[in-house]
Amino acid sequence: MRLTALAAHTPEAVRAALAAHGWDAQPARLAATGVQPLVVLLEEITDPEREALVHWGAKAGADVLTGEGWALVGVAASRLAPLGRPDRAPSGLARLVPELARFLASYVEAPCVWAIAGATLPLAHPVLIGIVNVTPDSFSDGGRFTTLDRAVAQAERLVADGAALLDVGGESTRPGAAPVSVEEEIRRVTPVVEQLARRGLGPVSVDTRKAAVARAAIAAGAAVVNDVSGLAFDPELARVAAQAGVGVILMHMRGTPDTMDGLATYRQVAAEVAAELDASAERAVAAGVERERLVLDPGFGFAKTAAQNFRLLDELATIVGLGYAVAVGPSRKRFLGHATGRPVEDRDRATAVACALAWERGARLFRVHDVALAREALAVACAATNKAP
Ligand code: PMM
Repeated sequence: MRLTALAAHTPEAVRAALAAHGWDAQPARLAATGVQPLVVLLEEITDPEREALVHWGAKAGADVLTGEGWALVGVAASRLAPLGRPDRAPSGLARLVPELARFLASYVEAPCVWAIAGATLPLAHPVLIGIVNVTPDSFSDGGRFTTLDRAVAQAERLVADGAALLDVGGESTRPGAAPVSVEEEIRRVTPVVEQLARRGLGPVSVDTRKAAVARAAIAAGAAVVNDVSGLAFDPELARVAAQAGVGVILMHMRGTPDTMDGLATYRQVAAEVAAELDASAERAVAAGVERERLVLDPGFGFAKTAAQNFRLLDELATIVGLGYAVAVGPSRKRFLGHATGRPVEDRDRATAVACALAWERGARLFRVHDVALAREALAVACAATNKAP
């Protein structure tokens, strides 16, 4: 007898083992997805629901750990699947059906494109978002690209290096940064957006929390709005985005850049960030934004300590499990310096590694300053996770 412990972090090893033993491609893929172990945490559940879960778990061979108002279920995907079907789930677990069905659908088939204004970006390979900051006080590029010509030159380089989207921002979000008026932000951002779009360097995204800035940038040619407040700062932003049919990146943070550091209090960072991002996504959908236009971003460095940022990076699959495409922006951030001891101007290698780890956990879009370096790291990460055709 020979025993081989198969890699269990993706279905790929099981699929390959079945294929090697003569299974056809399609059944091997389905079976491999089905035996994959899943763990879901259920909260805000009633006592009868807990009892129904324990009862179901005993029959289904699932591990069910439970306490007052919560349960944690660990089981193979194929055994969990019936709980996501109204005709198969026990009647006492009816409330679980829609949530679980949504999660299982995205687990089986993650979003493979992102719809933005006038284009659709494929997500099978990493999408690099190049940062074009037009703030005089941005923490990492120190205001070197404040004039239009410099911003355009920077954008040209980012595109040559492989950026598929250019993110133009006119308001620094570092703690203590001087507030920028709507008029000033529009004055900084729109000429750059217009030039980039006109020169065909786009698609272009506008990094703003303000509806009026988004509206001006969209009129100038922006195809995406990137809101670091996840629609908490200006609710009108969602309606502007919905009307224009642009892509929307919703980033997680708490409070404002001035108050966020005091709000980095989590009992379970990934679960709480996921719940808060899901609420942002629902706000967008309620305002008329189509789900396929949404991308979620855990907001590295925003209202998180270094340890929380790393935990969130490791548990990124929790955010991916919400069923939307996921973007990350670790570029040059303080938590990377925490691990490497490197100053802000020497964090591009650490950024590239963080991007590769995030890809492996399901992120598909990467907002970075050094596109060439991140692209190279992501090419390796992507090749290593490439599935057989
Ligand atoms: N980080 C910054 C600004 N905008 N947008 C998204 N979606 N994700 C981020 O992580 C993010 C962002 C702050 O970094 P910068 O000042 O270097 O641009």
